Amino acid sequence: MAIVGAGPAGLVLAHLLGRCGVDCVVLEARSRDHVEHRVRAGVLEHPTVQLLCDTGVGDRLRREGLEHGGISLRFDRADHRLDFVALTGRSITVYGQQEVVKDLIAARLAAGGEIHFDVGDVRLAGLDTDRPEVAFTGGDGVQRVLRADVVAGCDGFHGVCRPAVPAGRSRVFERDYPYAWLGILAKAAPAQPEVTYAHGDGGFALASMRSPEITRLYLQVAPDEDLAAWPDDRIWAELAARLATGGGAPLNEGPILERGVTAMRSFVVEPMRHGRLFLAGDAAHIVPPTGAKGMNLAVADVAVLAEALERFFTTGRTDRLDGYSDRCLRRVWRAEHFSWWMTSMLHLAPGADPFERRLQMAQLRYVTSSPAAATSLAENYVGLPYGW
Ligand code: RFL
Ligand code: PHB
Repeated sequence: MAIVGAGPAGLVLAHLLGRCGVDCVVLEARSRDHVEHRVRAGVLEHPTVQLLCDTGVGDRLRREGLEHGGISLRFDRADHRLDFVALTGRSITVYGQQEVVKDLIAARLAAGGEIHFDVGDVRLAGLDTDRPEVAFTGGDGVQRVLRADVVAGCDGFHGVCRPAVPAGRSRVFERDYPYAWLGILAKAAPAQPEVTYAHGDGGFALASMRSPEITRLYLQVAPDEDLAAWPDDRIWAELAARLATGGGAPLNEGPILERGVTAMRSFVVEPMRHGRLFLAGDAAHIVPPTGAKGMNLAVADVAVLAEALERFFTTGRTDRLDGYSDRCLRRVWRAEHFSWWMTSMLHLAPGADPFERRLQMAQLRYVTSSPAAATSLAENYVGLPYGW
């Protein structure tokens, strides 16, 4: 089994396959240090936490992860809490993606697994055959060829696996949004106890955290926003304005440790398979980050793929592999809808007219006051079961 990419998708797949004795090699373009320190997602849905804990990589997650029983939607200068535990019996856990990645790499290497970091020039061949090949240049500069039974394309949105599918054999569905997120990580205690999504006339803002000492904050900005135009003072002033409530300080300020601008897009390729190549995670689909679904979808894909591969390698049966794409896409499209819906409800589209604004406010009031609507948001946010 050749796995291209050591993000959440590739590492969870290697971990699950390693546990059932399938021989796999992971190829990663970046260094171990780089992948272990790339600041990205922070919210783990319930099925992700369960999978990591049930398969022996949840010790630190259980100790250091922050279990949250809900989120807040902040509008009309007040918080409107959605109580996920009351609505669904489930919670979410705030734990950085790079911490999940660190835990998985450590577990894989301790189990004797093979991960090649710093590889270059990865090329796939023979995907239509029973013995596909993955050529690469190792970190030592030596060119090698892996002959595998199956290749997993877990190399993210900008990887080489999806483009290896011949033209005309797949179909892409996509949507761009007229805004991006400017995200910061700051050494400051979170000012609110739970993840808070704020909607207002100044635009969207999000207050999250990584620990009791570290805050993660985001601002809606223009898609082509220049980070240089955002000195620290401007970032804090804009966050304070968008997160303001009727009472209490909306923010604790502190040194900014990390900053970046993230584009927003929805993207799905169908099918998530070509011959012996199986795409998973961001290589196959992207959601805007508003629903906190990207990493969770990556884990869900490979949970389905690992089960199908185990069956294939132990019995030779291909029925589950043949059903992989359809099974994943059903849940992927649900998350695509949820992420698009949360994004549209919470952001301020440039040029939005008063009609659209009133629709957004009607929807925000509805999901925070109707138990039926709140439950729908909550069950999507905490994560639908893998068999959904
Ligand atoms: P990744 O993590 O991009 O990993 C792909 C790996 O493949 C490597 N690679 C290659 N390796 C070998 N050869 C090549 N040619 C290669 N090309 C690339 C890359 O170096 C990388 O290590 O994809 P994966 O595993 O599918 O995981 C997806 C998630 O990373 C992504 O969906 C999330 O980060 C999205 N996301 C969020 N997801 C959540 O579930 N909850 C959240 O709260 C959340 N917040 C976010 C987010 C993403 C964000 N950004 C920065 C895009 C917040 C933000 C701001
Ligand atoms: C985060 O903590 O980074 C985070 C939280 C919620 C989101 C996206 C990102 O929707």
